[in-house]
Amino acid sequence: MPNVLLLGGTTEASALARLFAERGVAATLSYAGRTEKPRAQPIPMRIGGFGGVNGLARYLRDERVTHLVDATHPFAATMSANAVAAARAADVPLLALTRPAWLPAAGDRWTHVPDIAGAVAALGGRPRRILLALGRLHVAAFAAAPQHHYVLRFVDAAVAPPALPDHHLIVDRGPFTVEGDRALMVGHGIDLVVCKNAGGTGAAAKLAAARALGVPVVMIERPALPPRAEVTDPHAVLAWLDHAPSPAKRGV
Ligand code: 3Y8
Ligand code: NAP
Repeated sequence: MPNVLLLGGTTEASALARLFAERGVAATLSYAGRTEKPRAQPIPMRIGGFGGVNGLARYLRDERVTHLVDATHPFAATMSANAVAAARAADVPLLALTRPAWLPAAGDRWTHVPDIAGAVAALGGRPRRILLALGRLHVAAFAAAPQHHYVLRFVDAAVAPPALPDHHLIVDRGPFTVEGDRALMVGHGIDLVVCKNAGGTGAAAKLAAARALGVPVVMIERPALPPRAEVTDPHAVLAWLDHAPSPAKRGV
């Protein structure tokens, strides 16, 4: 019988957790503990880091995990790299559940940048009104461009005011809607959106709203990840569980 560790924090991870619950698959969903009240799940949860690669490998062995599914966000590069290394060390099969990167459609005005620093550099000198849809973890970098008005969106209220002299903070969690994001952009007179190429549906609303309003987007491309088996459909994970050789099956 599989005993799955599911590294979560995305819409797809939550969809897979629901599938596991429906099919009676023994699985635990893991959160980093980034947010105050993470979404409740229909399967057992664990919250907090593992303590690097060794900590995760130890967890896999101690909890007798038979399959590791990495359904973390494409920008959770450290977690994903640790998962590849720990799965190898503990001889546990690993599968990533990810989502294709967004591609620009007709009418999109995207500027692709490689990382956060590239996004700051792409803002230009003229003061703008920017929807900074990056969450809380990367706001500090934009203090290098204080001339802009920033509309920030965090999952939780900020513990300290963001280090941006001219900002408006919205506390809200996705998934978001096109109507909601369009109203937000019109209401705040947004003339530029900065976001990560998260892919998926939960964060895509702002792109459709920007397209409809003719607002340009600075798109931060994904960090490189080590090679690993990947699927984009939660149902493909169920098929994999039936076929991937777990340690127990290998008679170890
Ligand atoms: C803690 C779990 C689900 C998962 C929902 C998805 C969609 C809604 C949209 C904007 C973009 C952003 C941010 C975002 C979205 C989903 C998904 C997604 C983007 C929760 C969650 C956790 C986190 C962590 C949080 C980060 C932040 C990123 C906000 C739960 C709600 C910007 C990424 O305040 C902070 O410290 C927030 C940190 C990492 C990125 C960052 O660098 O700041 N997500 N988001 C997970 C954990 O503890 O392990 O609390 O319920 C999950 C979701 N957020 O089950 O429905 O699938 O992507 N999350 C981005 O995509 O650019 C918001 O504002 O338009
Ligand atoms: P990260 O930088 O790749 O990971 C940093 C450390 O956080 C990891 O080394 C690990 O600590 C811990 N960690 C990360 N994800 C974890 C998980 N699911 N369960 C247990 N520990 C975890 O990760 P991040 O970018 O901060 O993302 C953290 C969480 O937010 C992830 O669950 C991710 O899916 C979710 N999320 C992130 C984004 C984003 O934009 N980055 C967007 C939406 C959701 P140890 O080394 O101690 O094990």
